[in-house]
Order: sequence, then C-alpha cells, then structure tokens
Amino acid sequence: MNFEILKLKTDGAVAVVTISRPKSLNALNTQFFHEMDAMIHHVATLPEVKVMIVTGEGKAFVAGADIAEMVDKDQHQGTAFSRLGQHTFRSLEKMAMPVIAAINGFALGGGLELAMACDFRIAADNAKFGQPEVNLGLIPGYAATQRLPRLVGLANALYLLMTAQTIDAAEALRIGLVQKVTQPENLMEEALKIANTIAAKGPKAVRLIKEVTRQAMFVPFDEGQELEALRFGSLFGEGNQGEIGMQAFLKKEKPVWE
Ligand code: CO8
Repeated sequence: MNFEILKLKTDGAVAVVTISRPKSLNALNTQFFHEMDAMIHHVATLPEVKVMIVTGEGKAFVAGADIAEMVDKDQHQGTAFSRLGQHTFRSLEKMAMPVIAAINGFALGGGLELAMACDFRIAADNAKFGQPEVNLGLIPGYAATQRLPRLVGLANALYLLMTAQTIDAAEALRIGLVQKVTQPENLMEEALKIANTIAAKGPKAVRLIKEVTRQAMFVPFDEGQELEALRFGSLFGEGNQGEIGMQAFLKKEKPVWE
C-alpha cells in the first residue's frame, strides 16, 4: 500500500509512525484508518522491530476525527465510521509489541482515543488533551467511553467527557492519562530512549507482559492470574528466554536473547 498520511521510520529495534496531515491538524479520515490498518500489519512483520512509537507532525498529535468528513454522514454511516475507527484502534491495542504514543501537541477527541489505544503515553509539556465531542453534539466513537474510565477512573472520565474541558500535560500526568512529560524538543529523544530500554529486555517476556496485563482489565482475577501462571511457565526450560536471563544473571553476564 502507498502511504500518504503515515510516515514510517525504523531506527534499530524501534519503528516510528508519524501521522502527517498537518494542514488539518492530522484529523482522522477514512484514508487514515485504511493506512493505519496496513501499517499495523506491516510493522508487525518487520523482524528487527520490537517497539512502535506513534506521533504526529506539526502542532497537533491529532485534533480529532475529521469533522469535514463526518458532517454529511447519516445515522448508518456514522455508526460505520465509528466501527471503522474502533476496529483500527483495537488492532493497534492488540499488537503483540509495545506501542508508545509520543504526544507532540493537541490530542483531542479521536486523537486522544488513538493515544489511549497505545500502551502508554509520553507528552510534550505544551500538549493539550480533551474529549470535546459534546461541543459538537456528539459522543466519542472510537471507544473513549470504554478506555478513558479504565485509565483514569470513572469520575475523571465522566468529568472530561461531560465538560469537554481541555487539560494540559501536567493535569494529564496527575490523573494518570500520560506517564511522562518532557520539553517539546526532547519528546522524541525521550520516547526513543524508553522504547530502546524496553527493546533491550527479554522480548518474549515484554510481549507476554502486554498480553497478560491487558487481560487484567477484562477478565476475572482468578482467570487472569491463571493465564499469568501459564505464560510464566512458558518462559522456562532449556534455551528459553527465562533460562537465558536467569543464567546470565547468575554468571554476572549480559543476557543475549535468541
Ligand atoms: N477535523 C477537521 N479539520 C480540523 C479538525 C478536525 N477535527 N481540527 C482542526 N481542523 C482544521 C481546521 O478546520 C483548520 O482548517 P483550515 O485551515 O482549512 O481552516 C486547520 O485544521 C487548523 O485548525 P485551526 O485553525 O482551528 O487551529 P487552531 O490552532 O486555531 O485551533 C484546535 C486548534 C483548538 C485543535 C481547533 O482546531 C479545534 O478545536 N479543532 C477541533 C477539535 C475537535 O472538536 N475534535 C474532536 C472532533 S470529534 C471526534 O474526534 C469524535 C471521534 C469519534 C468519531 C466517531 C465517528 C462517527
């Protein structure tokens, strides 16, 4: 597929996907979702890539779904547009590798929903966050109603969704919506540093962390901890990554992952 909105740059074990439609503040249209679906599949096939970063070009991460495209939709098309975005963001969330959002500016509406489908978020200190859908007489359509309460708690989510208040990076950090705030000029350097830190860990363990920890949001405790026991066990045995890591520790060596 020819990518027009998305740019891909790989840097060792890290893939950086940049949303580049700056004239519309990277607003999400149908083409974006088709490109993002293709990009998710493509990056997953790159053998050297262990972590993906998603960021935006210009002054916005993403300023929401494309209002110009949405305005003429009827009820049926509105539902279809919602499902299209939900499906793409769920695919992003389900990627086996960790995905980090590097939020360089506005993350509004569908933009914040995209960021929330990533595993965690790093933001420039001038970034702005919000779910302004009610200003337009809308509700979120890319699962903010489901992900926001899971990330920041029900009352914080309802407050942001009902008031449409835009919050700054310090407030986003305070409520746990982002995990780290940097100066704008250091954002990508910091994101790459974190991505490379993760990429140096046991790769199988990192992927299993994502799989098992994400289950904590959806399955009963006993079911989740049983999955943990099974995945824990799957790292043991001769030549397996747990064995490699533990042997290296005991020999005071650096592990060399297979
Ligand atoms: N969609 C389309 N175009 C946009 C969007 C958007 N979401 N945001 C900005 N743009 C365009 C502007 O229209 C403008 O275009 P032009 O230069 O042709 O006039 C250009 O980007 C630059 O924007 P501004 O001039 O407004 O820039 P400012 O710096 O003055 O303001 C803001 C920046 C505050 C971000 C402002 O642009 C804004 O409020 N944007 C809209 C934010 C918003 O409401 N986002 C939520 C959209 S709804 C949504 O995301 C729901 C998701 C679920 C959808 C489910 C599908 C059914």
